[in-house]
Amino acid sequence: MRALTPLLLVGLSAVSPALAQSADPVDLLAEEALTIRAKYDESLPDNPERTCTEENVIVRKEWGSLSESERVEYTNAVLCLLEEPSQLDPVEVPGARNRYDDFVAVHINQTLGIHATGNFLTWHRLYVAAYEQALRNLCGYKGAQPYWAWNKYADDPINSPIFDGSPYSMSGNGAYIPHNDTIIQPPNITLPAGQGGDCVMSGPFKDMVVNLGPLVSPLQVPGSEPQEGNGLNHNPRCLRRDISEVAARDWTRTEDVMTLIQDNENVLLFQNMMQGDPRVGILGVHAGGHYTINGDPGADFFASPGDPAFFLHHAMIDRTYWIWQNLDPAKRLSEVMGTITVYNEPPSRNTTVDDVIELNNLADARRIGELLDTTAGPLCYIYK
Ligand SMILES: *[C@@H]1O[C@H](CO)[C@@H](O)[C@H](O)[C@H]1NC(C)=O
Ligand SMILES: *[C@@H]1O[C@H](CO)[C@@H](O)[C@H](O)[C@H]1NC(C)=O
Ligand SMILES: *[C@@H]1O[C@H](CO)[C@@H](O)[C@H](O)[C@H]1NC(C)=O
Ligand SMILES: *[C@@H]1O[C@H](CO)[C@@H](O)[C@H](O)[C@H]1NC(C)=O
Ligand SMILES: [Cu+2]
Repeated sequence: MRALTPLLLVGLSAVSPALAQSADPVDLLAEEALTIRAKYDESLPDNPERTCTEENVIVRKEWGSLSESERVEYTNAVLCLLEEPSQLDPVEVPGARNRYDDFVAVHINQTLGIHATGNFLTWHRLYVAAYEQALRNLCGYKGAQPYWAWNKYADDPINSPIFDGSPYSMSGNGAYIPHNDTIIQPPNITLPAGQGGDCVMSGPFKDMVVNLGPLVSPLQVPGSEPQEGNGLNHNPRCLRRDISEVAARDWTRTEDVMTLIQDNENVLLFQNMMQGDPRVGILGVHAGGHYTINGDPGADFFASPGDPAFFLHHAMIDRTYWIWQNLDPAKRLSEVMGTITVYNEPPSRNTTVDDVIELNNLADARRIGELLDTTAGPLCYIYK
């Protein structure tokens, strides 16, 4: 592990002034996690087999810290993926029109086995890494998957660099259409109807065609009716958003992220608080971020990756997990808890490190144990 340590330390001194300036508590915690991790790595024997080095490690950064040209390189790569041919079986997934849709299809297909389960964190970790690799390998993207630090914009997501609708954003809110409040049932939480609801009108994804789903669309506007069947049939429509300031403010503030990282001693408590528990009225940062995007397919439990902002959201989910892990690497780089059914209903066995995560042909199948460390095994990235 020594190979990576100099990089972590060099990176630290390089980012420290900016962090000190912003004094974002989550950023400071990420810095502390890197320091702890570097010390931990120093204590390990050299591993000559290690393939993740300072030369090839991918450094994921916050959207707002990227230059305008870096943001355009990213959104251009996503637009490219939307033009690449589907590689899934057209009989199984008749609605897929491109490689981007393949990612949506694989998530739809496995939704009921990867949420509120013990594989939630590692499944989505591999999924985002596979997406990052697809952008790089199919679309010539040289950068990393950016993340959306929800807490930096929790007071005003619509004017954030992610959703302000500029050419350097992930496109903005939907156009306004009269619509009802979003009732999240369960836990019977009502999000007031926002200022959008209809098609996204500006930014890189204004002409994007969403092909799959929705299966459960809380947004009841013409054109976003849930589809019969398994969500894999062709249902071309625009990308609709209804960005929720209430979801952002109530569930994704700095205190929410800090509490999540600092108050959970084991991964079961951590993943439960992160995902919330609809049965007791808690959304958590995970659903909180999804419902900040809202709309169709953003608010669809199954088809939500059909909104490209999904991958910035889930990179932040993964970053939060990564910070939590690296604050206590000796314990948390090997801990897996939880069961294999949603909220353990019906009761099921515990998830283990030997359970395999498979993403069809998006990535090679991996044991959960291979995905617990982002700088060992098949993964090779860190967050700055
Ligand atoms: C859905 O999952 C099943 C196994 O769980 C698999 O056989 C099938 O190929 C998957 N379909 C897609 C589109 O990934
Ligand atoms: C809002 O909900 C009510 C009651 O379900 C329904 O009658 C009405 O058509 C809905 N309005 C819109 C704009 O969807
Ligand atoms: C949901 O909450 C509202 C107001 O808080 C309440 O009137 C309604 O009865 C609740 N519905 C259910 C199904 O619990
Ligand atoms: C699952 O793990 C928990 C600890 O996280 C333990 O209490 C429980 O007995 C285990 N369940 C089974 C079925 O092994
Ligand atoms: Cu998911």
